[in-house]
Amino acid sequence: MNIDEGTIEAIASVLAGAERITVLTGAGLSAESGVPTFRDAQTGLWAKYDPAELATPEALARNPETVTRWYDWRRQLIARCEPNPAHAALAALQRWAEGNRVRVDLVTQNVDGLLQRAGATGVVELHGNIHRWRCAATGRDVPDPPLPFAEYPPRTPEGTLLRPGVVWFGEALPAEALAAASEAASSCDVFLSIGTSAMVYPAAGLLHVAADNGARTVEINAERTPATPLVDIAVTSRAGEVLPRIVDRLSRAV
Ligand code: BJW
Repeated sequence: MNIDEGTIEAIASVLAGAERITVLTGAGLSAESGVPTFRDAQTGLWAKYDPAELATPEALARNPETVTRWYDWRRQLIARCEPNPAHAALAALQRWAEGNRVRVDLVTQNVDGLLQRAGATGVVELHGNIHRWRCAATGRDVPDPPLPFAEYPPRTPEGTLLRPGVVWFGEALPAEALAAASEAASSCDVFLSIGTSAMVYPAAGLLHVAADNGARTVEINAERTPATPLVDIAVTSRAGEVLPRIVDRLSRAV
């Protein structure tokens, strides 16, 4: 959808008036890089699988070969993808903020590391990172997991199963990351929700925390979500089209 200059200006003006901005991102942020989102229809090799049914500890226990093949396939796909203009705009927002004594906290549900590859720093990863793998029994990280694995499921030299370093349904989020995200949500003046279906908790609850603490809220998403009726400004559009315009407007305003 073509977003008018007035909406871009309104968001830039909300950001320009903030001392602390918290950004929550989801899979839609990386969609324009070619990374499939979690809830859009899957295509190709994995079309017959439901991601929500592969992203559980029970699925690993039931079918370790399929689950680890899927994660390795995604890890290889992501390694071939590049950050897109939306990632670059958030890294630019951080640089703008540094020069203007504004604090920007970037909190992501994405496991792809693309925001960091675009130059963003201090990114809080709520759901882990697909490039890290660990022993499923001890939780110990595997240094430099080979890309791709030679066999499925991959195992440690001792024969125990490896799993991706991501957070599955029913698992606790990393305590430090969740605490940092909660603090950032409760203490910001502006909360941006970008490219997320706003359906997976506790991440989806951060917007409510921000709003309850008086923050202005903005959503940028390709479609309406459960958060849309709750936010102050909702933009239904692709992040890669809107975010660069907002950050460009902001940089010219100050
Ligand atoms: C674009 C675009 C473009 C496209 N531009 N936009 C409260 C209520 C109800 C349930 C719960 C609750 N609290 C907890 C639960 C249970 C559960 C949950 O939330 N279930 C819901 C589904 C109902 N939560 C959990 O289990 C969490 N754990 C937990 O709560 O533990 C408690 C505990 C405490 C102590 C001990 C033990 C346990 C864990 C959640 C983990 C989520 N993990 C996943 C998989 C990660 C690994 C992997 O990638 O495989 O994380 S699931 C998946 O969903 C992934 C994502 O990060 C996450 C969010 O999805 P996201 O990012 O929003 O993607 P999509 O695809 O849904 O949406 C993309 C959007 O982008 C769409 O709207 C598009 O339109 C849009 N878009 N292109 C802008 N270009």
